[in-house]
Amino acid sequence: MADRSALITGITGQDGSYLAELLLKKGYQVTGIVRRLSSPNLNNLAQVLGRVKLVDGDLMDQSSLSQAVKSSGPDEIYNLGAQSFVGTSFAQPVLTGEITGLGTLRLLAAARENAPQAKIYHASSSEMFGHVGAEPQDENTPFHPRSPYGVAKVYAYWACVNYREAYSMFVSNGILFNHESPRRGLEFVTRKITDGVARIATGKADTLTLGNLDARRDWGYAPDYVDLMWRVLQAKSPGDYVGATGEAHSVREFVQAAFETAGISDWQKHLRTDSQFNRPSEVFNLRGSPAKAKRELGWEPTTRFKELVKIMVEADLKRHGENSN
Ligand code: NDP
Ligand code: GDR
Repeated sequence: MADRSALITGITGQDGSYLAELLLKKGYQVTGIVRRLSSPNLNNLAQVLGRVKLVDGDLMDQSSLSQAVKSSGPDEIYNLGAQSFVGTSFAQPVLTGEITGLGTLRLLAAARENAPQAKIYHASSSEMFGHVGAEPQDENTPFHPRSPYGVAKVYAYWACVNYREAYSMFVSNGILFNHESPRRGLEFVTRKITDGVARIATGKADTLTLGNLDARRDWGYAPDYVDLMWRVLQAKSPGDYVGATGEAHSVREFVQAAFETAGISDWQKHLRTDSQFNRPSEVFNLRGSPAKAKRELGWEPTTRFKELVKIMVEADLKRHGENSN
């Protein structure tokens, strides 16, 4: 019998699946909320299916969240569910606000009613910093979001702080910078690059087409960041923590490193740009300071830029080497 139980929204995503694996290893009983789709999307959960309990629910639907909290009786709740793609948030701003912003408030309300003692982790984002004047960004840097996604995350962040202050609930924000892995969705730039490079290396494509190559991000490795999420809820008191590597690289540098890892030196001839991938308002440069997480939680990222690129390119090369499409 597990001595602790956790409820995860967004369990089918990149982070949710790594977090489920980590919590199972630690002996938790894990429940995940899964929304109804016309065809199931459980690929990321291959290693844990049968060991996690999946319940129906949607961040758009209050009663399903209440039911999921009530039936799982969680000690810890991890709110990772979101419309998480910044590009789509410009095309579907209201939906993004509903899921990513109000969805968080719905979950907080469900927890307050059904499990007020549960500790809650919320997935806040470096996109809240957006148009920054100071570098590196830390827990005291002001927010200036630059997309409907960033705006929704700022709303959710403050909803979490408000539940902490108003109802003395244990609610913490992890303000995480970009973190990537072979499980990253194919539309995000790192995975688009490593998948594209692997296609070129295996003769399935000739070009890779991107938007702004000069954007800079602080890219880390997702398994490191789910360890931080867990640590945030083991702290004595609730609080807000930045998770980052402290190092930033441009999209162009990521492209070059990915091609070189695949052994392609004349990479510039395969690269194209197209303004359709530019955003109406861009976040040009993000670099975080993980000093507070290191000091208070003993957290440090283990995987740096070059190693991350290598892990992702090798996984995509293997996949494309084995599959014909
Ligand atoms: P993913 O996009 O991989 O996963 C998002 C998850 O949310 C999926 O499980 C998805 O389910 C679920 N979801 C979407 N809409 C709903 C809904 N209406 N109701 C319930 N669940 C829903 O994101 P990541 O794993 O990369 O990120 C996890 C969280 O962390 C997100 O909140 C993201 O915004 C945030 N974040 C991510 C960072 C990163 O670099 N990865 C950095 C900072 C913050 P389905 O499979 O059905 O689509
Ligand atoms: P981001 O990630 O917006 O930082 O949000 P994404 O990988 O989509 O973009 C990073 C940067 O790359 C530039 N870029 C492109 N991006 C995409 N997707 N496709 C392209 O072709 C392309 N070309 C250049 C973008 O303009 C941008 O500057 C991610 C998500 O996981 C959020 O949920 C999370 O909160 C933040 O990271 C931290």
